Amino acid sequence: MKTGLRSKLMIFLSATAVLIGFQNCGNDVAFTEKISNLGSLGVCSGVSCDLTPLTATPAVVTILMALGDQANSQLVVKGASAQLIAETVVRYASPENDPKVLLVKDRARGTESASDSDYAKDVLLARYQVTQIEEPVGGLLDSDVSGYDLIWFNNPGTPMGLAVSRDTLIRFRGGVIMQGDDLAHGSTSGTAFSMEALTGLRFIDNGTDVTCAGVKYNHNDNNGEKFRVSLDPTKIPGANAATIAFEYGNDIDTTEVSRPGLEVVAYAQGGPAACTEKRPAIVRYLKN
Ligand SMILES: [Ca+2]
Ligand SMILES: [Ca+2]
Ligand SMILES: [Ca+2]
Repeated sequence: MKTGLRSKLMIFLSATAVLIGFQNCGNDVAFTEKISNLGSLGVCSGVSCDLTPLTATPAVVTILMALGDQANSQLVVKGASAQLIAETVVRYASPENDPKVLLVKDRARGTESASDSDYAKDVLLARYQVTQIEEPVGGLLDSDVSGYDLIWFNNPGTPMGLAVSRDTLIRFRGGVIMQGDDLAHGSTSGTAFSMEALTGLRFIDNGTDVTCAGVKYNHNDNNGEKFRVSLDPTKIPGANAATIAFEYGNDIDTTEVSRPGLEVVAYAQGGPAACTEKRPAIVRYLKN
């Protein structure tokens, strides 16, 4: 089977599995096998049975990973973890019940984890009303985002392309979710720009290398080491043994918290298990 076809089949199976799960909350045993794409979990124990908002005011969440990262046509991030993350960050970013979501595909997104955008829309956000658009040529304008409660900006594997879009997201009054493993920095092909005012993170580097006890370990394109990502169960409701930890085989920007009030809800550790250096993987802050 061709890789592209296999990827589509895999995503379809994941979507089917998720839908089966959603339709059967409270009756998980019989469906455990069918949701194998989501890892070994009870149907309602790995995803949010409850989608009520977790915030009274809009927030900005940055996920420094492609949740649909793939190696050998398999998801790298456990499906159940990705699902829990996606639904939790929506609940954290928008105070609206059933928010109207605009998923924007960064025009500069390149080819890394190319199916990530559709995976986010069709699988991870399947329980929400989502409109997906390609970023306009000149960047997002206020008129593009008006009428929505939440903007999910997706660029799986390259830096944000246009500062115009960044500025619109800073001005936007609703919730914002930034998702992609280079979104702590802006454009390496054009004029570089800072993402700090939007993400609350100070960018250090692209995050392929982790140095531990004087040895450098490479993490990139699922050809090297894998990051070990841990969700903070005190900040992500429903995080359990099936979802709390997973691997990520691509680069995760090296950053540090710069904005007061920025919360780290997941960390990533690279290199061998003994390495203790950790970097933010998912962060959030409430808008003023
Ligand atoms: Ca990348
Ligand atoms: Ca990469
Ligand atoms: Ca990166």
